[in-house]
Amino acid sequence: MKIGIVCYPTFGGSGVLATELGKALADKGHIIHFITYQQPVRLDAFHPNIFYHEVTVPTYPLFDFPPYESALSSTLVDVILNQGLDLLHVHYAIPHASSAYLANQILKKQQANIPFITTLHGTDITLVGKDKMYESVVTFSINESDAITAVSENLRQETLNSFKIEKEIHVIPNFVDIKRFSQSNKEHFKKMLAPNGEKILAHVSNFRKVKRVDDVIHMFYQLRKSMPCKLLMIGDGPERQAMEQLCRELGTCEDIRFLGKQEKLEEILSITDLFLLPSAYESFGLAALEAMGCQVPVISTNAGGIPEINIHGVTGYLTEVGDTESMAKYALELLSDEDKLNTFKKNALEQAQKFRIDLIVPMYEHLYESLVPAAAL
Ligand code: GMT
Repeated sequence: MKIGIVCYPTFGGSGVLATELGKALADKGHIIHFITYQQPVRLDAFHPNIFYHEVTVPTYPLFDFPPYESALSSTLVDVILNQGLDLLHVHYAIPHASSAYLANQILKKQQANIPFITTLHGTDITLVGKDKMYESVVTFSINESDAITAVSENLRQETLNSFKIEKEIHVIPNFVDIKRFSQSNKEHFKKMLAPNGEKILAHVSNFRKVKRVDDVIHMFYQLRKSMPCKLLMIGDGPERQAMEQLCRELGTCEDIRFLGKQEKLEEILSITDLFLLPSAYESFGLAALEAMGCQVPVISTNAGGIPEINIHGVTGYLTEVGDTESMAKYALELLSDEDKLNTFKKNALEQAQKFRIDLIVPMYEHLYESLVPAAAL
C-alpha cells in the first residue's frame, strides 16, 4: 500500500509514534511518504520504501501568520496525485485533519480523493482542541475523517465527552520497539553518573506545564533526604529554565543533571532504576512505555490513560496529581528493597511486551485494509 503520513516532526510523542509507525510499515513492504515541515527526528536512516516531502510555507509581507495549513493541503494534493497514494494517515487533529479534508475536497473535483485516517494523540483533544477558537474545525474534520483512532480508551472517552463525534473511534494504543528499547549493559556509563552506586531516577518530557516537571524536582528533593540518589532530566521545553532555578533554590543541583534532548534514550534508560511521570494529563504516556521496555518501573500519576499501562503495585505506583509526598514514599519503598525492585523491573518488561510494535502495527494495517479497495492491496 502507498501511505502518506502527516505528523509533527519533533520529539513529541505523536511525531515519534507516527514516525515509528511509518518505519515499521516500510519494513513490512509498504511505501511510506512522510509529509511535514521538517524531517521527523526519528527518521534518521535511509530506507528504500520511505520518502519525505517537505512542506514549505512561502512568506509574504502581508502574512503575520504564514498559512501552513494551506501549504500542507497543496502539498498533500501534489503528493497524493503524483505518487499515487492509496491512503492518508494524519497524526494530531490540528491542523492536519482539516488540511487533509481540504486536500480531499480539491481531489474530489478530479475524482482522485483517497481515504484519510485521523489519529488523536492527546493534547489535540484535551487542551488545544477544546479551545473555542478551534473546536468547530476540530469536530468537523474529525467527523469528516474516514476513520478515527485514539491512543487509549481514556482518550476515546475524553473525545466523546468533549465533541459531538458521529463515528466510531477505534482504540489503537501506542507501541514500543522492544528490540531498541531493551536493557543493555551500560555499567561504565552508570558509574560515571552515580559513582557511589546511587540509585538513578529519570524523567523524559517536552517540559510543558502539563508535565508538572516541578513535581519531579520536589519529589526528588524529598527522596534525596532519605537515600543517596541521582536524577536525570531528559528533554527540553518552556519549563526548563524555571526547573534549573528550582534546583538551585532547593540545593539539589549536584545530584540533578539536565541532559536536554537525547536521541539514544534507550542507553540512558538502561542505567535508570525508576522513571517518573507526574503529568496532569497523559493520553497514554509513551515515554513511560519506552522506559518499561528497558525494565524501568514507573511512578506516575493516575491521570488520563496512564493507568492503562502502569499498574499500581505491579509495574510501579500511581498517585493523585500533585501528590509528591506519596511519590517520594513509594520511590523510597521500591528503591530500598532490591528484591521488590527486581520484581517490578521484570513486571515492567512483561507489561511493555503487551504493547510490542509487532502486535500493534497490524491493528493499523487492518484498519487501512478496511478502507482501501482490494485492488490496491
Ligand atoms: O506529551 C506531549 O506533550 C506530546 C504529545 C504529542 O502529541 O506529541 O504526546 C501525546 O501523544 C503521545 C503519543 O500518542 C502520548 O503517548 C502522550 O501521552 C500524549 N501527551 C499528552 O496527552 C499530554
